[in-house]
Amino acid sequence: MNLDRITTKGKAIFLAYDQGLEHGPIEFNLDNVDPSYIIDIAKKGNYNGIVFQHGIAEKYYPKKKQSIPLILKLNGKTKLPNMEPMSRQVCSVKRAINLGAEAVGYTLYIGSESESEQFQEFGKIVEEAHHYHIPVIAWIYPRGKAIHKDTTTEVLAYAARVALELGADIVKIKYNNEIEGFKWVVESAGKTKVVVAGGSKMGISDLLKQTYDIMQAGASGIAIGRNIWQHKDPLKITKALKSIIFNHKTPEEAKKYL
Ligand code: FBP
Repeated sequence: MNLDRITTKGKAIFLAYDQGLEHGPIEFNLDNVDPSYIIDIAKKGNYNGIVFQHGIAEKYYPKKKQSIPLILKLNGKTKLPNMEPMSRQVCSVKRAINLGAEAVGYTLYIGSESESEQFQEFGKIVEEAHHYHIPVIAWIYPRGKAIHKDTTTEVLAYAARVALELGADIVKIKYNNEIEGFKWVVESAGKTKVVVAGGSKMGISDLLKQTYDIMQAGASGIAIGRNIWQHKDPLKITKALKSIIFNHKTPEEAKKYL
């Protein structure tokens, strides 16, 4: 699968904005509640892709205005139900393509009671997306009552391997601050590229160090949301992160962009 449209020499920084569905507007303020604000960051920061659900893509990011590749999330859930995680497909591959998507995304909750249903749904998505030469990004989050700790090296490596086995071109997983262990996680993903999720807002030094460490471990980049658009100056933090991902800068060197 050719990933040139959504990577730069095999590396990438993606801007994620599906948190309105996953977490609710509690994540937002008066600026970042507006998808146009996020699109502006993605364009000015020259991201490798912007992640939306189909409703936002249709209303705010029409095909003719897309300069940054659209990555369309095909499933999603709210945090409201008090049950094992389950996230069903809410948009078809065809609708994603009609909306201009250049990649599609899907979250798999491995270890949950819905794992096998999700695997089946995901398999059909990979088959159809690859038929149209559209890359597939799997968000893989080990979750549910069988998962006691979701960020051990063993569990993350399993998540990475699941992505490879099930046909994902890129896997998005969490990082556990164990650089040696994470090398094994990346190995386990084989030819599937690994990008790391941002998580809730953290200190700048921690974010720069985490990004540096995952790149040292062989990851291909990050797919990040809140740590960018909740930041008071998203473009400065973008430049600093890009210098680490694409130009091999250290966290100290990257700080000059802040
Ligand atoms: P963040 O960088 O804001 O954490 O976004 C990454 C992401 O994977 C989003 O795409 C998604 O909405 C969210 O995290 C899922 O978060 P949770 O871990 O709460 O399910």
